[in-house]
Amino acid sequence: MANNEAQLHAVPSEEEAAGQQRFDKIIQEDSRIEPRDWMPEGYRKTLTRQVSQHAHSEIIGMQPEANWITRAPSLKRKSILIAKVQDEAGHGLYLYSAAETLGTPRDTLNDQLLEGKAKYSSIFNYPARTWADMGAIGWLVDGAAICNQVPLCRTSYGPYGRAMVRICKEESFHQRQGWEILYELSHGTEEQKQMAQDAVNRFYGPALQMFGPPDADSPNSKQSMAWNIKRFSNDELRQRFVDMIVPQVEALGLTLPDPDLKWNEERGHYDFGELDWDEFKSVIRGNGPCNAQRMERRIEAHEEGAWVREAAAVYAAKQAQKKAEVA
Ligand code: BYC
Repeated sequence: MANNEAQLHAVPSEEEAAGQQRFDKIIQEDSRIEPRDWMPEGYRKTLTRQVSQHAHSEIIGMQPEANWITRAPSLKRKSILIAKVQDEAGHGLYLYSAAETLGTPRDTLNDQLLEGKAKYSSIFNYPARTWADMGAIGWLVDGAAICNQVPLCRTSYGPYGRAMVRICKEESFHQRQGWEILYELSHGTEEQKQMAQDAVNRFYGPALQMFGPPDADSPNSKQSMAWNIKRFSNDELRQRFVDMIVPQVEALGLTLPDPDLKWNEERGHYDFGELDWDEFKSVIRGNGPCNAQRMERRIEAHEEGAWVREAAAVYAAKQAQKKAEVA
């Protein structure tokens, strides 16, 4: 019998069987799995993939907005934007820490990103062309992020869920600042209103794609929902988001670029048009407008940061040596 076939038919050890039983019970009771608990390899792998991709997205997601820090229209706007971009770095750090508790070191996760082996959210491969894009990113991108991430506060893996609580609080502030930028512009001159509308037109479709492929094409959803990692499907969350932003866009005095968008009395939801899934696939394959630029910049930043990592490692070694001497 071939080696992997033998493994496939291997009888689980007593310890494994007990671990599986305990794991199933925790999931069934809708309670939490913690790092030292036994967990199936598939659960560990799925979470490592999702949490690390989420962390990468936060870090790459700093780029489109950082691009506008030096061009923010006032000192106040500049300081708010700096704080927001800094928050995204923080989110990346909480998430890498949560991912590490699953057993893969952060350096390995980072290498996977730098070598182009790990995904990050499709949305960050679009350019931020005008100041209004800061508004559209805050309102639509952070808005979609909150919609997707609030249920993740109740995800079954403890460290991920706890990280999400703080992240969601900060994302709410981000969404408000985006809304406020768009509100100011849409109530300004005709040119400013046009700029806001143009930003919403460009970010609407990609923001809806952040929720992932349609349920029928989502290979991971079913198992992730059975494990209580995901609480709702991609389409359920996308619908929730559309229902939320339609009244908001009306309050902004702007429109959403979808001629098929209309209230469906029977469903109690808004119907909306088909998204461009070919474009989505092309972007996640690496062919979006900014994929190459985002990766180049990330690699450059990582290389430029080498001296900081070296200095931190030397400092940590010295501290450890001092402690050992005292002991
Ligand atoms: N972009 O089976 P599916 C932020 C991939 S950060 C790229 O449905 P799953 C922010 C998916 O990975 C926003 N790839 O997967 C930061 C899978 O490929 P692999 C990031 C995508 O995991 C800074 C394949 O397609 N948020 O908010 O069940 C500034 C099939 O998909 C995308 C998170 O990461 C995409 N949009 O569901 C402002 C949230 N969608 O890995 C804001 C946490 C799907 O099998 N993650 N793919 O090769 C999740 O909730 C889930 O992972 C997803 C996808 C809903 C995204």
